[in-house]
Amino acid sequence: MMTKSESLFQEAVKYIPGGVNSPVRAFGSVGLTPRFIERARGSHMYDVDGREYLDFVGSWGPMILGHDHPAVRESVIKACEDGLSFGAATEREVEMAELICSLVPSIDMVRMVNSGTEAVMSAVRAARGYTGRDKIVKFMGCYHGHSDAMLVKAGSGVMTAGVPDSAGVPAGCTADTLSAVYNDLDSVQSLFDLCGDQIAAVIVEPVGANMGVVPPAEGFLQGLRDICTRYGSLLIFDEVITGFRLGLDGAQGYFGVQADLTTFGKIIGAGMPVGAYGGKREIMETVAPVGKVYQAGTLSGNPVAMAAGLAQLRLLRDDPLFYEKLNRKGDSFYGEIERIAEESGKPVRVNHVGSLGCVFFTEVPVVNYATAKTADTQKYAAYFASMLKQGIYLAPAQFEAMFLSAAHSEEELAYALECIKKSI
Ligand code: KE4
Repeated sequence: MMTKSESLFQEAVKYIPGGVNSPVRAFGSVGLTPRFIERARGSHMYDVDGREYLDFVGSWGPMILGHDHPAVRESVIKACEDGLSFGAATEREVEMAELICSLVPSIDMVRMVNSGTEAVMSAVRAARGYTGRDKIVKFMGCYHGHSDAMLVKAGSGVMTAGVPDSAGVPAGCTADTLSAVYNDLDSVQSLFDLCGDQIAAVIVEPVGANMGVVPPAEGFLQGLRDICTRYGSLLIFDEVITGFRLGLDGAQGYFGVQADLTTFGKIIGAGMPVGAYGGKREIMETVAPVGKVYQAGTLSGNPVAMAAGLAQLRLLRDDPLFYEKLNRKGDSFYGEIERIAEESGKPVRVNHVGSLGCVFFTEVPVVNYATAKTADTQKYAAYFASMLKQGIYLAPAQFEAMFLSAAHSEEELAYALECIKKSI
């Protein structure tokens, strides 16, 4: 007898490529049928077969307060009663822009878009428009969404798919994208030695979270800041994951390094489709309709999405202990996993920053793309399957992150640790 997820997946693959609307959801690298989720609340998700899961994906980051937070839900319902979209300016967009600018010191102005991909694509265009230069430096293993120029040695699903560069991307689109090694400032300097006066920007995930989780080495981010300043290039922090995850001023506040442009997604939409990019006034004023960098979007700043994001961001802003508690929860949880791994004697490495973490099946310390790639994806698949059987829902791929939320209780985390003990 097929489960409902199995029969739905059988249908889905007829009409949707791979049966999913985003590749990593297909469970391809763990070799299982994806679970079709019916609803979620707090730290739990429930699939169409009535199975309950303790969720460590949190929709890939947005659910920092847990799923279906009442204040977020109420704000969405109320916004819906006034209409879903007007294609016109609204008050909530002003409130959202003011809020982000008030919380992130490096941001004077911000533009809302509809995804992290769109935020990065637009920020890169603004950097090129502002500097008059074409080249962009990114890091192998960092994923910045699927715009053509960024699909070079990307992370996330591209890594799992074993396709370092995507099909369908003309060579011309990536000719100006240079790849450096994460945590290796010499690899960046050598690119600047070659063509520093042509480099518009360096874009980086201030915490690598798409090759699994890879923290920035001491001095790495500051080193990027110094190189960009020296050559008149812009430093773009892709904070689609770290933004409002590590703190109200994201990785910039957490590590004390300011970017020239910052991209956001996920948490600022609380689960609704929202992205944003922002930075210094003189850069953002190159963007249409003020400047000549064109960027637009039918649903950008959508009132319902803004209502969801505003509700979540205000809750994060108004709890002075929120991040201290969440980051401490992460230190304790991932620290326990590290202890379990060490006691097991198995070749397992654990990286984490705050509530973001990753269990790598390798004995090699994971500090960049090459060392992340030493992880045994088959062992991860077996670990994933064992955890799923015990009702723990992890990222269905080795090169992703675990996300803790305020909704994960101590008891739930203790149970997850017991499951990990049996599964690694
Ligand atoms: P979206 O276009 O998926 O909203 O954002 C792209 C993006 C940009 N920058 C960073 C640092 C990101 O992590 C992402 C997207 N993250 C993945 C998770 N690895 C989304 C999950 C998926 O692709 O389904």
